[in-house]
Amino acid sequence: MKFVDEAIITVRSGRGGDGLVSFRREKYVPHGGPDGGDGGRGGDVILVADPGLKTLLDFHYRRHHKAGSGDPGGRNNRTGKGGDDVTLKVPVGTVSTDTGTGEVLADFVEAGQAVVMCKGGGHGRGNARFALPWRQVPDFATPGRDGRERVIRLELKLLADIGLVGLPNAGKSTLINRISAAKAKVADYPFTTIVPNLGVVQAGGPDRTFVVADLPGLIEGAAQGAGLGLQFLRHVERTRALVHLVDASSPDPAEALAVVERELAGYGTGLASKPVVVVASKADLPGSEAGIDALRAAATERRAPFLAISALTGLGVRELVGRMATLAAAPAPSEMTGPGTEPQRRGGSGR
Ligand SMILES: Nc1nc2c(ncn2[C@@H]2O[C@H](COP(=O)(O)OP(=O)(O)OP(=O)(O)O)[C@@H](O)[C@H]2O)c(=O)[nH]1
Ligand SMILES: [Mg+2]
Repeated sequence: MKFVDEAIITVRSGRGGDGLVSFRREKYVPHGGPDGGDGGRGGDVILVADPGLKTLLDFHYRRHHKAGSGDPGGRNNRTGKGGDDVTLKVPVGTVSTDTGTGEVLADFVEAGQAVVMCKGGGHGRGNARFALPWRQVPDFATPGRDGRERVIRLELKLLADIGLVGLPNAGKSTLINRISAAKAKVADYPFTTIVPNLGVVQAGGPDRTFVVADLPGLIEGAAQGAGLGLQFLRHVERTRALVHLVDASSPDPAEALAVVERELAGYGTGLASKPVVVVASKADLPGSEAGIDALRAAATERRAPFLAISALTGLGVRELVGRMATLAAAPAPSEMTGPGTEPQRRGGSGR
């Protein structure tokens, strides 16, 4: 399935129904009492987080969503039928922003969370409402109010605990395939991975289960948009920690490490200050010893934990998974800043 992680859609809530002007018709009574009912409320447009959904693909095919209008009020004080709400399902991890104001409207962090994007227009009031002792023949009602329209941006941020970063070809996809059931494409050319892959890793026991994201390789200039990395860097914003893979058999592993670090720092949003494990990959290859030593030294300099692994032979992988599990169990950045986790939230994300 194609991975779509951004969509822009137009949503419009329904108009409220008009209030009715009407009088009871009774024999011999020229003007019975006023009996015009209220209009029905306009329908809302609501987004709800559905755990079964993985992409925003549907929103690329349907970009306009309109809720129903309320019916006008009826005779006999009957209230018009309310307009139908439109409920749109989004994957967990979707953030919705008003493109006009930039306001974050909703941040879907848990399944079932529902947030109104556009509230339906208010209903008009029927003339029966306006009867007063000194105004027994109200010959007016109020109209329903228009719904509102919003152009909203939906962005899907993968909710992974650990992000795999590194230059293209570092062996990220090979690693995720080894430690999870992910089936990421692996090849000996750069940019094999063009969309993020998610893998669930079971490190023993349900509380030791975590999600890893394998991302497209980062290259110099990624934070400014070079390569494919930038559009996916947002996916690592919420990870608890990064595993930084460097091909130990490559010509200058320490520089490779530094290049990617600069891109993470350049992207901002705290990526560079996340806990990181420096990993020398492809440690099975002959001639990787010098690279392993250089990376170990670079990790020590940064006071970062270091491991040499081979995703091919499995060397060091079990230990790496153990470390990932421990890091994944640490509070997520979003949990530390305490975004609302209560469902039915409207308004800012709290980030
Ligand atoms: N010898 C050896 N080769 C490896 C190892 N891990 C990955 N490779 C090889 O390195 C190449 C790149 O591996 P990928 O897993 O596709 O690398 P990647 O980091 O996902 O690359 P991009 O998706 O392009 O960023 C492939 O040919 C792999 O077979 C390893 O531990 N040992
Ligand atoms: Mg890859």
